[in-house]
Amino acid sequence: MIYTITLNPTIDRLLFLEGTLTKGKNNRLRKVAYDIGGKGHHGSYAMNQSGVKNQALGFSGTINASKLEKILSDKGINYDFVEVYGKPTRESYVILEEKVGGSILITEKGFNITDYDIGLLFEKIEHKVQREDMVLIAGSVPPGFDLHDLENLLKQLKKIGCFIACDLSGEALKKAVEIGVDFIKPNQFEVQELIPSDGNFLEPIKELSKKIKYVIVSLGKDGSVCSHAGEVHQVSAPTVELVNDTGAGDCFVGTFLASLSLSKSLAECLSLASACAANQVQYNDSTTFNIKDARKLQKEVTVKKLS
Ligand code: TA6
Repeated sequence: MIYTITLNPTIDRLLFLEGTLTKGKNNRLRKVAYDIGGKGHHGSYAMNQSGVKNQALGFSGTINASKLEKILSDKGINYDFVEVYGKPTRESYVILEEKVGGSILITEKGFNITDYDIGLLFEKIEHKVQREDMVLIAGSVPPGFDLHDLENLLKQLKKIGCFIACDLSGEALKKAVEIGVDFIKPNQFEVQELIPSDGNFLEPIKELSKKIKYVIVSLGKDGSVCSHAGEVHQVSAPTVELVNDTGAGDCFVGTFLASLSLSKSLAECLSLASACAANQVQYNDSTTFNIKDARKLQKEVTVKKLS
Protein backbone atom coordinates (compact mmCIF):
# COMPACT_ATOMS: atom_id res chain seq x y z
CA MET A 1 0.00 0.00 0.00
CA ILE A 2 1.13 3.56 -0.67
CA TYR A 3 0.10 6.44 1.59
CA THR A 4 0.40 10.04 0.40
CA ILE A 5 0.62 12.69 3.09
CA THR A 6 -0.46 16.23 2.18
CA LEU A 7 0.24 18.29 5.28
CA ASN A 8 -1.07 21.48 3.70
CA PRO A 9 -4.13 20.59 1.60
CA THR A 10 -5.47 22.91 -1.03
CA ILE A 11 -8.25 23.25 -3.55
CA ASP A 12 -7.12 24.50 -6.94
CA ARG A 13 -9.37 27.23 -8.31
CA LEU A 14 -8.71 27.37 -12.06
CA LEU A 15 -9.23 30.89 -13.45
CA PHE A 16 -9.62 30.94 -17.24
CA LEU A 17 -8.97 34.51 -18.41
CA GLU A 18 -10.32 36.38 -21.42
CA GLY A 19 -7.07 37.38 -23.13
CA THR A 20 -3.89 37.73 -21.08
CA LEU A 21 -3.31 38.97 -17.52
CA THR A 22 -2.80 42.73 -17.76
CA LYS A 23 -2.12 45.25 -14.99
CA GLY A 24 -4.36 48.31 -14.87
CA LYS A 25 -7.35 46.65 -16.50
CA ASN A 26 -10.28 44.57 -15.31
CA ASN A 27 -9.14 41.09 -16.29
CA ARG A 28 -12.37 39.22 -16.94
CA LEU A 29 -12.79 35.48 -16.51
CA ARG A 30 -14.19 33.20 -19.21
CA LYS A 31 -14.66 30.33 -16.77
CA VAL A 32 -13.85 29.15 -13.23
CA ALA A 33 -13.33 25.47 -12.38
CA TYR A 34 -12.03 23.52 -9.38
CA ASP A 35 -9.59 20.64 -9.19
CA ILE A 36 -7.54 18.71 -6.68
CA GLY A 37 -4.72 20.77 -5.22
CA GLY A 38 -1.93 19.57 -2.98
CA LYS A 39 1.05 17.59 -4.21
CA GLY A 40 0.21 14.44 -2.28
CA HIS A 41 -3.34 14.38 -3.65
CA HIS A 42 -1.96 14.71 -7.18
CA GLY A 43 0.41 11.85 -6.40
CA SER A 44 -2.55 9.71 -5.35
CA TYR A 45 -4.38 10.53 -8.59
CA ALA A 46 -1.35 9.44 -10.62
CA MET A 47 -0.99 6.21 -8.62
CA ASN A 48 -4.65 5.43 -9.32
CA GLN A 49 -4.01 5.71 -13.08
CA SER A 50 -1.29 3.04 -12.68
CA GLY A 51 -3.75 0.86 -10.75
CA VAL A 52 -1.72 1.04 -7.54
CA LYS A 53 -3.76 0.99 -4.30
CA ASN A 54 -3.12 4.08 -2.17
CA GLN A 55 -4.75 6.34 0.39
CA ALA A 56 -4.39 10.11 0.85
CA LEU A 57 -3.71 11.21 4.43
CA GLY A 58 -3.27 14.66 5.94
CA PHE A 59 -5.46 17.48 7.20
CA SER A 60 -8.75 18.95 6.00
CA GLY A 61 -10.57 22.03 7.31
CA THR A 62 -14.22 21.37 8.23
CA ILE A 63 -15.55 24.69 6.85
CA ASN A 64 -15.18 23.57 3.21
CA ALA A 65 -14.56 19.84 3.76
CA SER A 66 -17.47 18.86 1.52
CA LYS A 67 -16.00 20.85 -1.39
CA LEU A 68 -12.55 19.20 -1.05
CA GLU A 69 -14.09 15.75 -0.52
CA LYS A 70 -16.37 16.08 -3.58
CA ILE A 71 -13.41 16.98 -5.80
CA LEU A 72 -11.38 14.05 -4.41
CA SER A 73 -14.29 11.61 -4.75
CA ASP A 74 -15.02 12.78 -8.32
CA LYS A 75 -11.37 11.98 -9.12
CA GLY A 76 -11.53 8.60 -7.36
CA ILE A 77 -9.13 9.47 -4.55
CA ASN A 78 -9.34 7.31 -1.40
CA TYR A 79 -8.68 9.55 1.60
CA ASP A 80 -8.73 9.55 5.39
CA PHE A 81 -8.04 13.04 6.75
CA VAL A 82 -7.65 14.52 10.20
CA GLU A 83 -10.49 17.06 10.22
CA VAL A 84 -9.48 20.42 11.68
CA TYR A 85 -12.61 22.01 13.14
CA GLY A 86 -13.65 25.51 12.12
CA LYS A 87 -10.89 26.01 9.54
CA PRO A 88 -11.16 26.35 5.72
CA THR A 89 -8.83 24.37 3.46
CA ARG A 90 -6.85 26.97 1.50
CA GLU A 91 -7.07 27.60 -2.25
CA SER A 92 -4.42 27.87 -4.95
CA TYR A 93 -5.31 30.14 -7.85
CA VAL A 94 -4.23 28.70 -11.18
CA ILE A 95 -4.43 31.48 -13.78
CA LEU A 96 -4.74 30.32 -17.41
CA GLU A 97 -4.53 32.97 -20.12
CA GLU A 98 -6.37 32.63 -23.43
CA LYS A 99 -4.27 31.06 -26.20
CA VAL A 100 -1.15 31.11 -23.97
CA GLY A 101 0.40 27.86 -22.70
CA GLY A 102 1.36 27.44 -19.07
CA SER A 103 -0.15 28.74 -15.84
CA ILE A 104 0.43 31.33 -13.15
CA LEU A 105 0.13 29.79 -9.68
CA ILE A 106 -0.79 31.86 -6.62
CA THR A 107 -1.12 29.86 -3.40
CA GLU A 108 -2.61 30.74 0.00
CA LYS A 109 -0.63 29.93 3.16
CA GLY A 110 -3.11 27.53 4.75
CA PHE A 111 -4.69 27.30 8.19
CA ASN A 112 -2.79 26.86 11.45
CA ILE A 113 -2.31 23.26 12.63
CA THR A 114 -2.19 22.59 16.39
CA ASP A 115 -0.16 19.99 18.27
CA TYR A 116 -3.46 18.18 18.93
CA ASP A 117 -4.11 17.92 15.15
CA ILE A 118 -0.54 16.71 14.61
CA GLY A 119 -0.96 14.07 17.31
CA LEU A 120 -4.11 12.76 15.60
CA LEU A 121 -2.22 12.45 12.29
CA PHE A 122 0.66 10.59 13.91
CA GLU A 123 -1.84 8.21 15.54
CA LYS A 124 -3.44 7.48 12.13
CA ILE A 125 -0.01 6.82 10.63
CA GLU A 126 0.99 4.53 13.52
CA HIS A 127 -2.23 2.56 13.05
CA LYS A 128 -2.07 2.29 9.24
CA VAL A 129 1.50 2.23 7.91
CA GLN A 130 3.36 -1.09 7.77
CA ARG A 131 7.03 -1.85 7.06
CA GLU A 132 6.28 -3.04 3.50
CA ASP A 133 4.39 0.18 2.65
CA MET A 134 5.56 3.31 0.83
CA VAL A 135 4.83 6.83 2.10
CA LEU A 136 5.02 10.05 0.04
CA ILE A 137 5.14 13.36 1.94
CA ALA A 138 4.57 16.12 -0.60
CA GLY A 139 4.00 19.85 -0.72
CA SER A 140 4.42 22.74 1.66
CA VAL A 141 4.05 22.45 5.41
CA PRO A 142 1.23 24.44 7.04
CA PRO A 143 1.60 27.12 9.74
CA GLY A 144 2.01 25.42 13.12
CA PHE A 145 3.79 22.38 11.69
CA ASP A 146 7.46 23.17 12.27
CA LEU A 147 10.70 21.39 11.41
CA HIS A 148 10.63 19.56 14.76
CA ASP A 149 7.23 18.12 13.84
CA LEU A 150 8.58 17.05 10.44
CA GLU A 151 11.57 15.44 12.15
CA ASN A 152 9.21 13.52 14.44
CA LEU A 153 7.12 12.41 11.46
CA LEU A 154 10.18 11.20 9.54
CA LYS A 155 11.56 9.42 12.62
CA GLN A 156 8.18 7.73 13.18
CA LEU A 157 8.22 6.45 9.58
CA LYS A 158 11.85 5.33 9.84
CA LYS A 159 10.95 3.38 13.01
CA ILE A 160 8.17 1.63 11.05
CA GLY A 161 10.77 0.90 8.35
CA CYS A 162 8.65 1.86 5.29
CA PHE A 163 9.95 3.46 2.08
CA ILE A 164 9.92 7.25 2.57
CA ALA A 165 9.57 9.58 -0.43
CA CYS A 166 9.68 13.34 0.06
CA ASP A 167 8.64 15.96 -2.50
CA LEU A 168 9.51 18.89 -0.25
CA SER A 169 11.42 22.14 -0.62
CA GLY A 170 13.47 24.64 1.39
CA GLU A 171 14.21 23.82 5.04
CA ALA A 172 11.81 20.85 4.95
CA LEU A 173 13.83 19.26 2.13
CA LYS A 174 17.07 19.86 4.06
CA LYS A 175 15.52 18.17 7.12
CA ALA A 176 14.52 15.15 5.00
CA VAL A 177 18.09 14.85 3.72
CA GLU A 178 19.51 15.27 7.24
CA ILE A 179 17.24 12.54 8.69
CA GLY A 180 17.76 10.32 5.64
CA VAL A 181 14.87 9.21 3.40
CA ASP A 182 14.60 7.02 0.27
CA PHE A 183 13.49 9.50 -2.40
CA ILE A 184 13.73 13.25 -2.96
CA LYS A 185 12.95 15.41 -5.99
CA PRO A 186 14.78 18.71 -5.63
CA ASN A 187 14.93 21.18 -8.49
CA GLN A 188 18.32 22.18 -9.86
CA PHE A 189 18.56 25.20 -7.53
CA GLU A 190 17.64 23.21 -4.42
CA VAL A 191 20.37 20.67 -5.23
CA GLN A 192 22.91 23.49 -5.19
CA GLU A 193 21.53 24.62 -1.81
CA LEU A 194 21.80 21.07 -0.45
CA ILE A 195 25.35 20.51 -1.69
CA PRO A 196 26.96 23.72 -3.00
CA SER A 197 29.17 23.10 -6.01
CA ASP A 198 30.75 25.37 -8.59
CA GLY A 199 29.77 23.29 -11.57
CA ASN A 200 26.75 21.30 -12.62
CA PHE A 201 24.67 19.28 -10.20
CA LEU A 202 25.78 15.79 -11.32
CA GLU A 203 28.41 15.44 -8.62
CA PRO A 204 26.12 16.76 -5.83
CA ILE A 205 23.34 14.31 -6.72
CA LYS A 206 25.83 11.42 -6.89
CA GLU A 207 26.99 12.43 -3.41
CA LEU A 208 23.40 12.71 -2.16
CA SER A 209 22.48 9.29 -3.53
CA LYS A 210 25.07 7.68 -1.26
CA LYS A 211 22.53 8.42 1.51
CA ILE A 212 19.24 8.70 -0.40
CA LYS A 213 18.34 5.82 -2.73
CA TYR A 214 16.64 7.93 -5.41
CA VAL A 215 17.52 11.56 -6.15
CA ILE A 216 15.58 12.98 -9.09
CA VAL A 217 16.12 16.52 -10.36
CA SER A 218 13.20 17.71 -12.46
CA LEU A 219 14.09 19.98 -15.37
CA GLY A 220 10.64 20.70 -16.83
CA LYS A 221 10.58 20.45 -20.62
CA ASP A 222 14.25 19.39 -20.47
CA GLY A 223 13.25 16.21 -18.67
CA SER A 224 14.99 15.05 -15.51
CA VAL A 225 18.17 13.51 -14.09
CA CYS A 226 18.11 10.57 -11.67
CA SER A 227 20.90 9.38 -9.41
CA HIS A 228 20.53 5.87 -7.96
CA ALA A 229 22.97 3.17 -6.85
CA GLY A 230 26.00 5.12 -8.00
CA GLU A 231 24.63 5.70 -11.52
CA VAL A 232 23.23 8.89 -13.06
CA HIS A 233 20.58 8.71 -15.79
CA GLN A 234 19.39 11.53 -18.04
CA VAL A 235 15.69 11.26 -18.89
CA SER A 236 14.20 13.16 -21.84
CA ALA A 237 10.71 14.67 -21.93
CA PRO A 238 8.49 14.17 -25.00
CA THR A 239 7.71 17.37 -26.89
CA VAL A 240 4.03 18.22 -26.45
CA GLU A 241 1.77 21.29 -26.62
CA LEU A 242 1.87 22.96 -23.18
CA VAL A 243 -1.59 23.92 -21.89
CA ASN A 244 -1.24 23.80 -18.08
CA ASP A 245 1.97 22.73 -16.29
CA THR A 246 0.40 22.82 -12.81
CA GLY A 247 0.77 19.40 -11.22
CA ALA A 248 3.17 17.96 -13.80
CA GLY A 249 5.92 17.35 -11.24
CA ASP A 250 3.41 15.70 -8.90
CA CYS A 251 2.23 13.47 -11.74
CA PHE A 252 5.84 12.43 -12.37
CA VAL A 253 6.41 11.58 -8.69
CA GLY A 254 3.17 9.64 -8.27
CA THR A 255 3.73 7.63 -11.46
CA PHE A 256 7.39 6.94 -10.62
CA LEU A 257 6.54 5.66 -7.13
CA ALA A 258 3.64 3.58 -8.44
CA SER A 259 5.96 1.84 -10.94
CA LEU A 260 8.65 1.39 -8.27
CA SER A 261 6.08 -0.25 -5.97
CA LEU A 262 5.35 -2.67 -8.84
CA SER A 263 9.09 -3.53 -8.99
CA LYS A 264 9.44 -2.12 -12.51
CA SER A 265 12.95 -1.39 -13.82
CA LEU A 266 14.41 2.06 -13.15
CA ALA A 267 14.26 2.88 -16.88
CA GLU A 268 10.56 1.92 -16.96
CA CYS A 269 9.82 3.95 -13.81
CA LEU A 270 11.57 7.02 -15.22
CA SER A 271 10.27 6.83 -18.79
CA LEU A 272 6.62 6.25 -17.86
CA ALA A 273 6.76 9.06 -15.27
CA SER A 274 8.21 11.43 -17.88
CA ALA A 275 5.57 10.44 -20.43
CA CYS A 276 2.67 10.83 -17.96
CA ALA A 277 3.87 14.29 -16.91
CA ALA A 278 4.14 15.28 -20.58
CA ASN A 279 0.64 13.99 -21.28
CA GLN A 280 -0.69 15.79 -18.20
CA VAL A 281 0.44 19.27 -19.28
CA GLN A 282 -1.77 18.96 -22.38
CA TYR A 283 -4.89 19.16 -20.21
CA ASN A 284 -6.18 22.42 -18.74
CA ASP A 285 -6.66 21.26 -15.16
CA SER A 286 -4.19 20.23 -12.40
CA THR A 287 -4.49 16.44 -12.53
CA THR A 288 -5.94 14.85 -15.65
CA PHE A 289 -3.85 12.62 -17.92
CA ASN A 290 -4.51 9.54 -20.02
CA ILE A 291 -2.13 6.70 -19.23
CA LYS A 292 -2.89 4.92 -22.54
CA ASP A 293 -1.82 8.04 -24.47
CA ALA A 294 1.13 8.44 -22.10
CA ARG A 295 2.33 4.92 -22.91
CA LYS A 296 2.45 5.92 -26.61
CA LEU A 297 4.51 9.00 -25.64
CA GLN A 298 6.74 6.74 -23.52
CA LYS A 299 8.22 5.31 -26.72
CA GLU A 300 9.76 8.76 -27.41
CA VAL A 301 11.42 8.97 -23.99
CA THR A 302 15.14 8.19 -23.75
CA VAL A 303 16.84 7.12 -20.51
CA LYS A 304 20.60 7.54 -20.98
CA LYS A 305 23.20 6.44 -18.43
CA LEU A 306 25.64 9.34 -17.92
CA SER A 307 27.96 7.68 -15.42
O1 TA6 B 1 2.31 21.14 -7.70
C1 TA6 B 1 1.11 21.75 -8.06
C2 TA6 B 1 0.32 22.11 -6.80
O2 TA6 B 1 -0.06 20.97 -6.08
C3 TA6 B 1 -0.88 22.95 -7.17
O3 TA6 B 1 -1.97 22.16 -7.54
C4 TA6 B 1 -1.13 23.79 -5.90
O4 TA6 B 1 -2.06 23.12 -5.09
C5 TA6 B 1 0.28 23.90 -5.29
O5 TA6 B 1 1.11 22.92 -5.95
C6 TA6 B 1 0.37 23.64 -3.81
O6 TA6 B 1 1.75 23.81 -3.52
P1 TA6 B 1 2.34 23.69 -2.02
O7 TA6 B 1 3.81 23.62 -2.25
O8 TA6 B 1 1.88 24.91 -1.29
O9 TA6 B 1 1.77 22.43 -1.41
